[in-house]
Amino acid sequence: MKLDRFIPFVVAAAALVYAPTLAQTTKPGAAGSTQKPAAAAKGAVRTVDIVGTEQMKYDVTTIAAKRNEQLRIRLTSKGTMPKIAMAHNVVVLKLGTNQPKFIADGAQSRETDFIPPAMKDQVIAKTALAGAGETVEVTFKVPGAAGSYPFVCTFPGHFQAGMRGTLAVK
Ligand SMILES: [Cu+2]
Repeated sequence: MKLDRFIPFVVAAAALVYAPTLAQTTKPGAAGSTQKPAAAAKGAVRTVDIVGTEQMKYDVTTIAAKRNEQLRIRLTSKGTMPKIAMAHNVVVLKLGTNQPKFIADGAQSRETDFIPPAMKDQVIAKTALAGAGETVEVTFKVPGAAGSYPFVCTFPGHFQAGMRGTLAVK
């Protein structure tokens, strides 16, 4: 009985011990060097966490950002309703996008996460849809032009209920 549990443990431990060696042999150029994680490099990604609720609201409605910075928007949906009935995303749109049209046309298009195919060129960044308990994220480069860029939830009815915000780029 005990041995049955012990053997997988040994195999897992051996994998942990040998994994760094394997990684080095597959990257000969890195051998002997002390590389820092990419996240520590210049231009690191900044993360903004947002919660979407069953009241069809974001808990963050204004994101202040710097021009051209790398930004990760991470959205978590809270609630208990099934995803088919309640899900959220974050879709950042270009300045001047006709938001009501974008939302109305998108509502016909569940297969594209309610983003209207004919207006997809208006999208700067978008997450997937997150059902209750799920977290989705998108990493993108903030536009180089200052302005108040809208972000919206495209799930039908949510924009109208106030599920929208502003990416304020300075
Ligand atoms: Cu929503």
